[in-house]
Amino acid sequence: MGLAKDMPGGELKSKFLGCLVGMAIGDALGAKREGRGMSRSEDIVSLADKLEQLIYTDDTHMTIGVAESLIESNGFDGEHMAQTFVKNYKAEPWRGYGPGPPRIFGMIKGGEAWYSAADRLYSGGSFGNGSAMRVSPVGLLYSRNPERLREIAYRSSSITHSHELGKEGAALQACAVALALNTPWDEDIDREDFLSALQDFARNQLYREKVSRIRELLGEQDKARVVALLGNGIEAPRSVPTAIYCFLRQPQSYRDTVIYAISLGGDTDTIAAMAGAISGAYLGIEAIPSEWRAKLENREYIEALAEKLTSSIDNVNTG
Ligand code: R7I
Ligand code: MG
Ligand code: MG
Repeated sequence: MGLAKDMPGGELKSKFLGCLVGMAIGDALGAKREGRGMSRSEDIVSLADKLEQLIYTDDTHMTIGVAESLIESNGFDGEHMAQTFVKNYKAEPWRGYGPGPPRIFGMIKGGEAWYSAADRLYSGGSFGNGSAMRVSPVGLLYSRNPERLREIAYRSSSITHSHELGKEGAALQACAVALALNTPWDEDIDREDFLSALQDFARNQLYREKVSRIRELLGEQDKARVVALLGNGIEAPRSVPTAIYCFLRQPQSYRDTVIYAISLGGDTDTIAAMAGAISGAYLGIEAIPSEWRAKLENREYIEALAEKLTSSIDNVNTG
C-alpha cells in the first residue's frame, strides 16, 4: 500500500471529507432503493433530483460513531467505541439498523464485555456487512500502516461482527479506502495494481476469489452477471467486493460510481455507501455533485468529524 506521506494538506483534507460525505450520500440515496431489484440509472438520477433532503441510515449513523470514538480516544478504544454505538443507537434507534447490532447493544448494556458479546450472535458471530459499512474512518486514519489498519478494522468489527468473514470484509473495505486515499487525485487509478494490493492484503480465500472475479468483470455490460458473481446482499462477502467493483468500473466519477451501485439493487444503501466512501477518498469532496452535498442531512457535523480525523492522522501514526 502506498504511504503518501507527502500529499499536500489541502488534498488530504478534501479526500477525508470526500470519503465521509461520499459515504453518507451513497447511503442516503441508496436507502430509497434498499431491498428492491435493479433499476435504471436515469430513474436514480431523477429520484436524486426530486428528493429535498438526503436522509441517511444506520450505515452513516454507525460511521459517525466510529469517527467520534477514534477522535475522542485518539485512536481505537473498544470499550469507548462500543459505548458510543450504544449511546447513538439509544438516541436514534429508527435509522434502519440490521437485526444483530441492537441485540449486541442490549448485551453490552447488560454488562457483557465489548469483545465477547458479538460471539453470541448467529453461532460464531455475524458476517453481515454492518462492520464493513462503517469502517471508512479506520481506513482513513490507519492508511499509512496496512498491518495496523487490518488489526483495527478487525477489532472495530468484533464489537458487533466477530465472524471471520465479517472482520475480513471490514478490513478489505478499509484497505480499499486507504488505497484510494493514498493515490493522488491527479494520478489515474491503476486497476491492476489496486486489485493486486487487495489480493495481497486479503487473508481469506473467499475474498481472494472475489477479487479475481472483480478483475474478470471490469468490462462487463450485463448487470445480472455482476450480481450473480459478486452479489448485492446483506452479507459482507456479497457486498464488499461489489462496492469495490463499482468504484473500479468508473474511478473518475463519484456520481457514476454511486448510481451504478444503486442500479444493481439489493442492499443498495450499504453498497453505495461503501463505493461512495472509496470514490470520495480518491477524488475528494469537490468531485461530489454540489447539489447532492447541499441536500445531505447533518452535513456540517459529518464534515467537522472528517476535519478532526484529518488532524489526528499524525498523532495516531506516531503515538
Ligand atoms: O450486518 P448488520 O449490521 O446489517 C447491516 C445491514 C445493512 O444493509 C444496513 O443498511 C442495514 O439495513 O442492515 O446486521 P446483522 O444482523 O449482523 O447481519 C445481517 C444479516 O446477515 C443477518 O440478518 C443474517 O441474515 C445474515 N447473517 C447471517 N446469517 C446466517 N449466519 C449474518 N451472519 C450470519 C450467520 O452467521
Ligand atoms: Mg442502512
Ligand atoms: Mg443496507
